[in-house]
Amino acid sequence: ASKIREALLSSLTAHKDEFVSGQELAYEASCTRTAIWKHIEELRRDGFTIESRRKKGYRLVGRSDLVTENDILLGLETEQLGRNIVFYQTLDSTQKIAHQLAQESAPEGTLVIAEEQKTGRGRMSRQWYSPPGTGIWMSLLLRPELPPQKAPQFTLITSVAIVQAIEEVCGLQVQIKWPNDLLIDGKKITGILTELQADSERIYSLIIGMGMNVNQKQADFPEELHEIATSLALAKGEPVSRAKLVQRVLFHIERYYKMYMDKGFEPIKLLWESYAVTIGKHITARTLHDSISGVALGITDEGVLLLEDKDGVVHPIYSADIEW
Ligand code: BT5
Repeated sequence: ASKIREALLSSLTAHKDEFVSGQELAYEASCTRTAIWKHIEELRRDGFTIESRRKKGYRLVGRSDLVTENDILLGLETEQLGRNIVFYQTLDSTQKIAHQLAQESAPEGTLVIAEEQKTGRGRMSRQWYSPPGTGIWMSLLLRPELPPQKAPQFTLITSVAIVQAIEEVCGLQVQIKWPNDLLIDGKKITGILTELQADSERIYSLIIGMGMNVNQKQADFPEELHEIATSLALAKGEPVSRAKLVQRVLFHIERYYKMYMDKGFEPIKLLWESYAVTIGKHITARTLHDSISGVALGITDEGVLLLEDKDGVVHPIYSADIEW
């Protein structure tokens, strides 16, 4: 069946912008016209725009920007990350499925990605708004042989990788706001959620959730996000290919993951600090029970933020929301 699909796609592409009759398509794909009709329907469901006219046949107009397994695999330059892709049209949360797959011994590099999340989540069970067709909602499974204290570093590795992917694909400059936000012009473009399955000694699975706003228009955001969120398309002024972006994000995560395992955290820390907006600024860190103000000195090798208050006392901040 996939032979027919391939033949059909190559005929339609060869006759780009022209109509081709069903009969000719059937001849070129060596199948019946009924089979052609069935495959056309299937291609349409997969996002191809195919016009049909009586007596003239079919014409391939274009293809929408999708993030199915095939879209991501074609052009993916990684060795391991994203080589096993689990795609959903819609689901509750890619994190939840990735956690399940991790327990079912899915291989390192498994990627769960969805067009839409019904209950995407952020930190501390906040909601992550994930409408269909406009963003990248995905979770990546890694299995680093490391103690659990190292897990927060992976949020920083991922941040640096995404900053570079966005710069490369869109030519846009992104800033990092500790611990897990990426901003353009002060508005949130991406949120990262790193979770783990571990005991006190070692990590079994690390699940890196990434939510990237890509092709939303201003009106696509709910009221409460208007001031705080933006999309790559809004910043760039034109649509961005989500599949391409996924490919480059995976490529750079793989690169930095290797660098980290070989050389440790230092090189990544330096890069991270060069992209971070909060370092050197006077900020307020709100934790669950507390609020501390001071100057952000930098991060430790563990990815912990160091904040110096007005009395010169340096506070390690493990998790918080930052304001300045
Ligand atoms: C985060 O949490 O920023 C982590 C978001 C991770 C989402 C990904 S999507 C794939 C995977 N599957 C999941 O279920 N989750 C991960 P946090 O720092 O707690 O920020 C959450 C806050 O960001 C919310 O309270 C809103 O204010 C805001 N927000 C919600 N949706 C947003 C969006 N689409 N764009 C920008 N900001 C948003």
